[in-house]
Amino acid sequence: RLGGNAAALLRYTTRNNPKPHSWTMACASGTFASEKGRARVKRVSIEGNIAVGKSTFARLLQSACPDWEVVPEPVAKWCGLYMGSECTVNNLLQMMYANPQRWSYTFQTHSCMSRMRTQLQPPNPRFLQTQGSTVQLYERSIYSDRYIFALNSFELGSINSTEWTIYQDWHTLLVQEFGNRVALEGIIYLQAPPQTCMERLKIRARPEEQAVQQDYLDKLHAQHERWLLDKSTEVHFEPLRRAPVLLLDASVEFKTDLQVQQDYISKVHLHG
Ligand code: UDP
Ligand code: D5M
Ligand code: MG
Repeated sequence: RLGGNAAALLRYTTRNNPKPHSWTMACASGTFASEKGRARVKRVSIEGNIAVGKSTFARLLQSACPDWEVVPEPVAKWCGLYMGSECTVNNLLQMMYANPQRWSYTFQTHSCMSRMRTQLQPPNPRFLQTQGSTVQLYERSIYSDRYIFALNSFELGSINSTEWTIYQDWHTLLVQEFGNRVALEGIIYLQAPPQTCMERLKIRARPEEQAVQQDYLDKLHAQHERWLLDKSTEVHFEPLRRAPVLLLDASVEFKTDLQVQQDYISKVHLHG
C-alpha cells in the first residue's frame, strides 16, 4: 500500500506544457492545519468519457493514498435512488436518455447543482491534514458538466439556444461567486478510444444507459479532447484554463493489471 502518513508529491504534466508542474501534499494525519483560519484544500477532478474507468481509478487512488478524500459522482441521486434529506427526483438519468429534447436542460440543472453542492462540502474532518494541504478528489466536476455535457447537448440540439444562454449565465455566476471554493488544482484525464468505453459500458450494464450509442461516446470523446488537450474549447474561467492536466492512457486494462496500476500511481508520484 502506498501513501499512508507520508508526504506525497503529485506531479502533473501536460502535453502542451512539457515543463512539469508539481505540488506537494502532506498526507500526515493529526490536528487541523489552518491557513488564514481555513484548511488549505486542493481539489482534483478525474475526467473522462462514460465508463472509461473513473470510479475504478478513484478507488485505486483511494487505496494508494488513504488520506485523500475521494468524492464519488452523485449518479445514484440522478437515478432517484438517494433517500437522504435532499429532495429526490424520478429517474432523471433514464428520462434524459429516453427523451433528450425534453429532459436535457432539466438534467443539466440537477446534475450541476448536485455537483456544486458536493464541491462546496468542507472536507470530512477525518481527512484534514496537520501540514500541507487536504486533498479532495472528485469524479468529474461542475466544469465537465458545462464544457462536456451541456455544450454537447447544445451542439446536438437537445438543449436550445435559450436554455444554453440561461445555463451559461447561472453557471458563470455560481463559479464566480464561489471562487476558490470550487477551483480545481489539477485534472486527471483518463483517455481511451470510445470503442473501449462502449465495451466497458456494456460490461457495467447500467439499465439507464441501454440506449447510449457509440456515436454519443464519439462526440463526448471529441469534447474531452478539445477541452483538455487541444485547448480549443472556450473556457470562461482563468484558474481553470491554468489547471494542469495529467493524461493517462485508460485503454489498457488497469483494473486488473498490477503493473499498470503501479505505473499510474507512480505518475501520481507518491513518496513515503
Ligand atoms: N473496467 C474494466 N477495466 C478497466 C477499467 C474499468 O473492465 O481497466 C470496467 C469496470 O469494472 C466497470 C466499467 O469498466 O464495469 C466502467 O468502469 P467505471 O464504472 O469505473 O467507469 P466510469 O463510468 O466511472 O468512468
Ligand atoms: O457517468 C454517469 C452517467 O451520468 C453517465 O451515463 C453519463 C451521465 N452524466 C454525467 N454527467 C452528466 C451531464 N452533466 N449531462 C448528461 N449526462 C451526464 P459515468 O461516466 O458513468 O460515471
Ligand atoms: Mg463512475
